[in-house]
This record gives sequence, structure tokens and C-alpha cells, in this order.
Amino acid sequence: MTTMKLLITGFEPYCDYPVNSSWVVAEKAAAHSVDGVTVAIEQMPVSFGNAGFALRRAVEKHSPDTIIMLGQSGGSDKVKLERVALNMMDSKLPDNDGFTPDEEPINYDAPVALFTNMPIKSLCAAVEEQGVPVKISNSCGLYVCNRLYYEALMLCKEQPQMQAIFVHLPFYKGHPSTKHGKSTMPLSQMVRAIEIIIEKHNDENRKV
Ligand code: PCA
Repeated sequence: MTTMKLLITGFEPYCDYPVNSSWVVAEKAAAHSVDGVTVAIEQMPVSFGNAGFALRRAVEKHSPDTIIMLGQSGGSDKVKLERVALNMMDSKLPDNDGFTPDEEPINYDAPVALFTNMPIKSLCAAVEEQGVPVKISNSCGLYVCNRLYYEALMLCKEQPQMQAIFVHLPFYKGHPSTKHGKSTMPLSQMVRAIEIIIEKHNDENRKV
């Protein structure tokens, strides 16, 4: 029986959010053991300049066959499975290096958009079946999450045996940035969503 090597990433805090939902969920999901899956976890910088390098280093270190990237999407009321990464950086909100790109391509010689190579519809259905609010999203934004996702999908083109998907997460219930009526989701529900994705993906991979 082959073991699936999974890399989970989450982000460091950014902007004025003292914690990042994605890292809290990443740590908890990585602690859940699934038969036949080994899990590595790495924190990514909220930096247009460094996120791509950080991911490449993590991939060299762990040689994953699957990458599940997590990011915080404050204000969202659902877990969002991201279908596409765009070759574009644009933001009024500075990253953690103070950089605010103005419609800059990520890579001048690369495709305008890249799609996940994981079965996003069946993963979404599996999460929905378990009663977790979830949807497929066709825009990962143009901030650092999209930057990281684009890098991951470029890596999948270079190493086609590797698969990757990005998942945006709401604030968890009790997150310090949610005092003013922002949408939240119980932490346990978001962790469960990631566990379901891991289990479903592992089951599908074993069938082939
Ligand atoms: N969310 C941001 C970057 C880091 C994070 O957790 C985004 O959606 O781009």
C-alpha cells in the first residue's frame, strides 16, 4: 500500500488580524491521523515576494504528492474550495513587507490562469454531505493567497504527479477580529472540512 504524502500550509497573521484562521485550522487538521497519509505542515509568509519561494522550499523538503493550502477569508460564511489562480497581483492592502502591487503579473511568461488539478466538485460534495457550509469559488482574489496558489499550480505543471488545491476559510468563532458582527464558523467545523477533503482524496487515490 502506498502512502500519500500530504503538505498542508497555512499563513502567518497579517494586516491587523492578530491570528490567522488558516494556521489554527492547519495545525488541528494536521494532527488528525488518516490511515495511509503522512502529513507535513508549513507556515507561509504573507509576502508577495517570498510566498512562492517558501512553498518551493517546503516542496523540496517534503516531496509531497498533494498540497492543501489554507488561507483566511474574513467575512466569508462558508468554506471556499478555490478552482483557479490568476497570473496577477493587485492590492490596496499592503502585505507584511509593505508591498502593494498594482496589476502586476506574477510571471510574464506563464498562463493567465491555472486550474486546480484536484477533483474539486467531488471534494465539495463530500464536505457538503457532512453538513459543513461549503462552496466552490472561482476567484481566489489577487492578494497573497492567489500568489501562493499560482505558484503551487505552476509546480504541479512541472511535476504532474503532484496535486494541489487552495481552501479559503472564514474567521473561526471567537476569533479576536470578529467583534462587529462578522461571519464566523465553529473551528471544529472547518477542521472537519479539511479532514473530509484529506479522507476523500486519499480514498480516491487508492482506487487508481
Ligand atoms: N488570506 C489572505 C492572505 C493570507 C490569508 O490568510 C488572502 O486571502 O490572500
